[in-house]
Amino acid sequence: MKVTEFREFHTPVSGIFFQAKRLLLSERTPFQKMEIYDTESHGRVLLLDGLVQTTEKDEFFYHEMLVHPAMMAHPRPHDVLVIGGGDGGALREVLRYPVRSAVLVEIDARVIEVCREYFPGLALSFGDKRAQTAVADGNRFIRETERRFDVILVDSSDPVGPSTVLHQKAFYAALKRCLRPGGIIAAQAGAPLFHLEHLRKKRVFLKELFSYALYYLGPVPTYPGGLWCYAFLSDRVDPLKHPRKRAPGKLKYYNLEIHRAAFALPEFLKDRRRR
Ligand code: AG3
Repeated sequence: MKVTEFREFHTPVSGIFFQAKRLLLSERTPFQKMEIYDTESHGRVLLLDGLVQTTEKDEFFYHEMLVHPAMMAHPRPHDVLVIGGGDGGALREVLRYPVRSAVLVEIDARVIEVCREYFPGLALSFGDKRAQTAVADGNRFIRETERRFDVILVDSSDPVGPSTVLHQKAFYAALKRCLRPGGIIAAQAGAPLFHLEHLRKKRVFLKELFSYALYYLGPVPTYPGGLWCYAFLSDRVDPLKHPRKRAPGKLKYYNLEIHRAAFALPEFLKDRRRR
């Protein structure tokens, strides 16, 4: 068996490596470089611009923790927006709830097409009647749309390449406009171990925009540092006061104990500023 090795550098001198059985796809889209490898240990692995986005083995950690804290804290999420997330994993988690509509806005049509072919376990959600897909720049979409949403999920990549704007204050200010009263945003925010300064700065502007701006954490074994940070944003909903009583069935990571625990922050990530 021919073995191909690939790696993602997390710092100039460290990172993660895989030995792949096969390179299944490698192409340059108008937005980014996309690669899919098949591995013995992690199943299929998707990389965008050399960064691991998802693996069949551990995608559930990330997708469940991006989606369920917000969905469970909202009493009745009818209309949900996913920005990015063209692999369909976040959408799949949203559709476990009795929502009316789930709109996914992905900038790169090829990510959707390719994931539908290579990651059926993630992309099965695109076939659901409640799912709508728009191939568009999320940052533009939210400025132009008249639609309003109960929950918005930001499933971006790192703050480099096409996702850069999805980490900035102007984006969150515009996103807030698209929320119904009582609405909630959850956004992936990066690696506490490597992006700590960025996380600190981001929390300052998020707190200026939202009455509740809280970070929460969960593991993602194949992401930099293994521990991942998410932001919970709302003007009305305190995530610790309002989780509903019962999570959807068949989840692999999230449950109500995890929900509570995820908002407990380690000393190095606590907000030391006074409001
Ligand atoms: N979005 C977050 C990916 C961040 C990974 N970063 C990295 N490997 N440096 C993932 C998209 C999955 N739906």
